Amino acid sequence: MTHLATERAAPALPRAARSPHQPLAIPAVRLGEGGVLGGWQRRNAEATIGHCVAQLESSGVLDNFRRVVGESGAPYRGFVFADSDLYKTIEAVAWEIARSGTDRWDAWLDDVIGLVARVQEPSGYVMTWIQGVHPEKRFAELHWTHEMYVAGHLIQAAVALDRAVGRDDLLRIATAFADLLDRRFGPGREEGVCGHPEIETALVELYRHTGVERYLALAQRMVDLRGRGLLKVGNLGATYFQDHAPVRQARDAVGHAVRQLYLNAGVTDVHLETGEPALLEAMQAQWDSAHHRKMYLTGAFGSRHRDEAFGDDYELPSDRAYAETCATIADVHWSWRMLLATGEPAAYAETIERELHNALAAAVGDDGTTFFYANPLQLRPDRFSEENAPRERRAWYSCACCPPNLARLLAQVSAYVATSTDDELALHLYADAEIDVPAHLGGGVLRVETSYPDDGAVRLRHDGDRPLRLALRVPSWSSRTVLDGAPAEADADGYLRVDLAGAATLELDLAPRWTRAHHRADALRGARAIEVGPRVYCVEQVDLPDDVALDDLVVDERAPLVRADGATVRTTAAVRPRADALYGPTEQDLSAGEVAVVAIPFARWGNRGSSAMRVWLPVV
Ligand code: FUB
Ligand code: ZN
Repeated sequence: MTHLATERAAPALPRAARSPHQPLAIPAVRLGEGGVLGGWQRRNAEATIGHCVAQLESSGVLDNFRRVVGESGAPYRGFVFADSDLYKTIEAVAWEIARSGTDRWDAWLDDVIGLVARVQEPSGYVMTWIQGVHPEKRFAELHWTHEMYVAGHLIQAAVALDRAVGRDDLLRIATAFADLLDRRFGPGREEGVCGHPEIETALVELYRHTGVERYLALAQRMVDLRGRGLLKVGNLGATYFQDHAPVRQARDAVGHAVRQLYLNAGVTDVHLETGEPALLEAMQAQWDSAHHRKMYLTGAFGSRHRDEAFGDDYELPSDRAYAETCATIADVHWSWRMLLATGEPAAYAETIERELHNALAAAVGDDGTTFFYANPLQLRPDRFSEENAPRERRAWYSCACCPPNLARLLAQVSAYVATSTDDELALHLYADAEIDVPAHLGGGVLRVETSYPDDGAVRLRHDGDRPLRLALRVPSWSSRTVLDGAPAEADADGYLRVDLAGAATLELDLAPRWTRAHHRADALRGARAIEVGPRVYCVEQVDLPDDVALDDLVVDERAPLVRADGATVRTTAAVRPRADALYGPTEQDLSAGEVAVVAIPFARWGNRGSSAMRVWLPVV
């Protein structure tokens, strides 16, 4: 029997009516499977989620639960936080049920939720590494045990399942754990924060879903207590844990990238409910730091392998980029919350679009079952493979945080396409879709027909009793935007207003363009990237003649960029002779000739075997 989703089947549903933008439920935004986002979502449903489910068994995650209750004799496997792989996968399944109504996972859900229920102690505690391996560490080493991080993923999965189809068995488990955390760490009790943020955003969602104020108060307390030196930070240092300064004073995105970005999602969630201006002010400064000085062109974060960390401002090496998939996912969550919180959506929506079509699209292979953990913007021909930064995508990782995180994001991605305000429907992401128009805007269905970003034409149709007021995001890169054949300009907020009665066609400018980086970004100086619409391009060795090495190319930004078959772009480049000397005179020798270059979307790189790749191409 297929399931009927509830009207609240979406992540991040603010309870306070503070935001002018209201999210739409996942079932209200049906992505067309022939479109780019819809096709990816279908692959997620058909390949990625099932792959994650299988890996939970083979990687030992489920045995970790079974062994706690004597149902397995296997040793504990994986990192301390391996339980979160299960919870992220359940969350992916939940949103997938909301999207498609599938009953494919019902028996599996019965099985794994029953298992979690058996492992949960009467106190509400459930965390297999502590229960089964180090009981003496319970709440004793919060800087490293990830207990609240795991609880956060449990809570998010439980809220998703209940929002999706009104299934509350996991929610009962999650609230019992949240109640335990509240009894121990709630206001007026022991002071403690988790080394890895995540519980903050989860508790706000639990508050939103249940209406129980204690959960919001606990989230607020976790935010308030951070930066007070409560964590035993050891050699990693306080910035790694974002414990170096109180949240309201911490202006720069620093330390472990995923931790910082999850924290910021939670802080923004608290602001969305309480309205505290100081939190939003801090988040705006943080957002500028992360996005205007520390984000890779592909929408990735984390310049350093060491500590999986943000670098300094403009420290953006392509080849040694860490750029963890989870960091970009965390940023989608945060940027979406900033979109809701500020009511000024353009920059946030454009960032989410960049992240989806670049860093995240590249993080999963065409097969839907292989993944990158690190997402560098350059692969040297002789680059060694590292555990978390292999040359080619892997089916799984010993630290498997990224693959199920991608699965849950894709299952919920339709929630990020549009919002409604009091008087208009705002389109933030362009995707082939049918969107149920909320009743207060006249109801009916908005049909969006497009193969964007393969193509810039977006055909819109709405037949109703009255015109539908649409706010259509005009991306900053679209230098010539056309509506029904006539040039069109966005309002100051970056959105073009249309009163749609019948059909209209928006055409965004997908002319290929050269992009440069800020002059302080030393690693990118003297180089250019190719972009088309929201997509970043790259060149792979596999597309060059055998006698031309990718790293010997020199481009000239006066060379035309021509869109060719499919989504490729053609240009030309000079080729440097292969000099032996590591250092030498300053003149540039380009005598080795010229070569035709084919660039492909970064999203598609690495699908034809292991081949050198680069996004930034030298001009000198
Ligand atoms: O600590 C949990 C997860 O493992 C982090 O978010 C990732 O960066 C990886 O270290
Ligand atoms: Zn990860």
